[in-house]
Amino acid sequence: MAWGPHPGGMFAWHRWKLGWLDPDQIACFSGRGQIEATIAPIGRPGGTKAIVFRGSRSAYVAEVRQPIGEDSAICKKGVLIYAVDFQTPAGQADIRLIPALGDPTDLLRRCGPHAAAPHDIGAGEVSRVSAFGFRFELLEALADGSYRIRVTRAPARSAEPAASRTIRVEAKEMKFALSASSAPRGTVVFVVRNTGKLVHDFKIAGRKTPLIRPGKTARLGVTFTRRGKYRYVCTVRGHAAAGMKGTFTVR
Ligand SMILES: [Cu+2]
Repeated sequence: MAWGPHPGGMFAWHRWKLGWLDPDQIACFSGRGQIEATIAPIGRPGGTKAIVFRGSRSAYVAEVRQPIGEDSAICKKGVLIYAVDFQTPAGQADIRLIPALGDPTDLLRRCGPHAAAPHDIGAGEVSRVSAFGFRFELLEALADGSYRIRVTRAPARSAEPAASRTIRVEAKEMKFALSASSAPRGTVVFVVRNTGKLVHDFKIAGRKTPLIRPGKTARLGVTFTRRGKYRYVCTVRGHAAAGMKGTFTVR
């Protein structure tokens, strides 16, 4: 993927490699398990700047962007989640960002490719993003612009890079249409687009999207470790009973 100009500063990974960040500003882990850290905005001096998992071919990073310092012109704050590919030929982009927004055309046009990427939460919210065989959890957005983040490596079976499958979901009154009704075990990213006139959401396996306004899209990453049939519903009152429900099979 090519990156055009964008208003934000360099990635934490590159700053670290250039020696602009001290080793103790990176919360590093490898092997299995998980790490939890409070990550400060990269645009402000001091503090821990990124969680980094180092694999043999790739690294996986979470860092925080706020509209301060070099990032003062960014269009959207939040947590960037990305992979760094060590084998990318020189001159090509080695960063793969996990976008937070499903349909960012307008933001992209105004603000460049960073704009769609930051994952964010409001007060009291928690967000979970499954990517690259990891679970990235945004546990808390702090008043000073930092985020408390937990990163968990999935069990060895889904070692890097985890295969993920995208299922497109169309939500409208009063039914869902899925691009596929089954998937193998592993991570499934449901890209849910509301083509109706009312607000809808999509819930499966205990996880759900936020409420999606008409014309908007939300992504929901779910890691299925067991085969079986999983019921999905719209949780807006009355919608499931009116037909917004179905069964998704993990094989
Ligand atoms: Cu609905």
